Amino acid sequence: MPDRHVNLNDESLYDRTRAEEFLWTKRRELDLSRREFLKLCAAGGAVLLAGAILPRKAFPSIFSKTERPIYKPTPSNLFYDRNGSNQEMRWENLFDQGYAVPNEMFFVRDHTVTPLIDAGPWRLQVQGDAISRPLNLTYDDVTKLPSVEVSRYIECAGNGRSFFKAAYGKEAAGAQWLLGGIGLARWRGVPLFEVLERAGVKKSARDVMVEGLDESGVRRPIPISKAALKDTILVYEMNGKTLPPDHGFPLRLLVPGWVGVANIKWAGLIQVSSKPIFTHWNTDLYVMIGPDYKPSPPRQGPAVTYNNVKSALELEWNGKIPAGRTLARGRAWSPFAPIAKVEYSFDRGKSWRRAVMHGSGEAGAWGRFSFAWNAEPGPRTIRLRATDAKGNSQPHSVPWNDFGYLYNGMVDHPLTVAG
Ligand SMILES: Nc1nc2c(c(=O)[nH]1)N[C@H]1C(S)=C(S)[C@@H](COP(=O)(O)O)O[C@H]1N2
Ligand SMILES: [Mo]
Repeated sequence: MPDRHVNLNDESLYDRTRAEEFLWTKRRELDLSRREFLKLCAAGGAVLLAGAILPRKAFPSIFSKTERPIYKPTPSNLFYDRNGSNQEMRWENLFDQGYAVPNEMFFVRDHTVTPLIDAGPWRLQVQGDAISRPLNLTYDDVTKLPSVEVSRYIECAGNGRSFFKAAYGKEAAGAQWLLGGIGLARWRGVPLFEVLERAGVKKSARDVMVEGLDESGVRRPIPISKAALKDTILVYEMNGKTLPPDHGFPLRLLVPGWVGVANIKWAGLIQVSSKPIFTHWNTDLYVMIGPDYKPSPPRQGPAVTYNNVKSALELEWNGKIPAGRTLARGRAWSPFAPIAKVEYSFDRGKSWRRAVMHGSGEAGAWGRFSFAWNAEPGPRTIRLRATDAKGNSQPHSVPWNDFGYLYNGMVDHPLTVAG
């Protein structure tokens, strides 16, 4: 399938100036086409009801008027700013929070900028050769369908990317996340399969691709086997509130356990195909490129699908803590199984102890753990190693890949104990 979109801002070659220049021209075009679109509607042209493919540009989405790519406040006590459109959650703030990450603290990763979309004229279209009834659903239509609520995390494929530098002496391309490119929320939405069934999905269906209405039109095919699972849902509520603009209002896809990019925000179009779908989002980007990986045309390397097992402490990175008896807390997660154990080490892996688990989570949702220790003054490191119930564990090293995806090696969390 031909790729009709400009590859504006892949994770590898983030060039801010170029991206911004492009955005500004694009925004002017968008404003224009929006006016044209409204004129058309006023003239009685029932464009949306015709069921034809609408060019994304014609959607009446209004883009944030501010200079900031992200709509919500992103204060530096809550986020590390990684190039404006990537805001990393600061783990220390989870220490006194509950199971889910509050919406205000949830990391944001936009390939371009957050669009502000009006749910009134917005439509969800379902098309493709593997359905028998194309759909054109309103926001009301979608929110009236049977819904479920699940607690699941979304984790960027590049979470932990910065650790490639320590391991290989050079940076992998993309935002240099520590471990805060992840967040867990309670998501309410309609199982994707409910929508596909109403569209008369055929047995021949193989790939399902949801496309975002943002300028880069992020889209990522998933196999029907994943699309049909009951927790693969089209989300309209996050932690009991209307899905915020930065997280995909009016509708986003949740693909539990799969890399962040599969969780398409600002969903507008769903294509259901009986043939494999290829776009640069699964041939050139979000593929593993490096000496240990083989290209498989048209892909430049194996596609990234699931994330892997990881863990993090609810402590400031390079932070200071007072000396004495202290409680450390953290969370560990795996897309494959509940967490079986978390171990910690103060001597870079020579000796290990086991943390206390407070619920092990389930596949795609984290478990919490804690341990008490005697903090003696001086520089310290804490190393974690999480293992899930299927025996997946954090490795010592991770093979290099150019985009720095899926780093889940054990890391030494640095901190200073005050004297
Ligand atoms: N339409 C669209 N969907 C998108 C993106 C985007 O830029 N546009 N970013 C993806 C990436 S790379 C990640 S990691 C997650 C981040 O979700 P969040 O911003 O809600 O935390 O959204 C994914 N969905
Ligand atoms: Mo991501």
